[in-house]
Amino acid sequence: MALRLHHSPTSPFVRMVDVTLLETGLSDQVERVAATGTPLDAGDLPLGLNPLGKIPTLERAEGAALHDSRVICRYLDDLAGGGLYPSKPRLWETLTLEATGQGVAEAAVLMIYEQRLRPEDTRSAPWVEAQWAKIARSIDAIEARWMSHLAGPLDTSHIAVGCALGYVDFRHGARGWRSGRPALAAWAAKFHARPSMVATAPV
Ligand SMILES: N[C@@H](CCC(=O)N[C@@H](CS)C(=O)NCC(=O)O)C(=O)O
Repeated sequence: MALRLHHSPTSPFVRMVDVTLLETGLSDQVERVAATGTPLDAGDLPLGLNPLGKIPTLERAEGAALHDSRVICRYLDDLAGGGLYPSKPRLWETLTLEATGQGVAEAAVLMIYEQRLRPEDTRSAPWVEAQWAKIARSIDAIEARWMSHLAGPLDTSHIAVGCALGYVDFRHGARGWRSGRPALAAWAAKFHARPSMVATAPV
């Protein structure tokens, strides 16, 4: 197969790519290669293909392997003519909201790394709370400013926000992010029921 996706079923960034593959009809054209590891132990992360040693990384028959998830999603959409990137000026809003979803996922992953990878006596609770504050501010901003965008046609920002919230549920469910954010909670309930989201839910 010409496309090989270095993949882990629990990564929110891999999920953004998987949902894009399903939404654009390309899912069957990609071979998935299991890759697990952490910043402390690269395991089978694809260091030779992506110097950052992160997944998702997409190998192609020709040309450099692609990373990160934003580049891969845009490449796949281009390949499929998927229409997940609207024209300007809406594009700038789409990319900013996508970046917000990505940032939420990044902060949520960093909280897990701090809790799981550091020896207990060097863990910083204030640092974990500072990451949570980024998530809380971002989802407050989405609730206040971005619901009309999320009510519009599916684009890559919906996928980024949906997968980021799915990861917050998966790893930080006890934080109760829905409280005080009824519009985003209602949007997430609907978005998470899409077949592409159901098929890629982390377990
Ligand atoms: N900005 C990257 C983030 C990817 C990322 O952080 N992936 C994690 C898994 S969720 C990873 O590969 N971690 C290994 C490491 O940081 O060494 C993207 O959007 O693809």
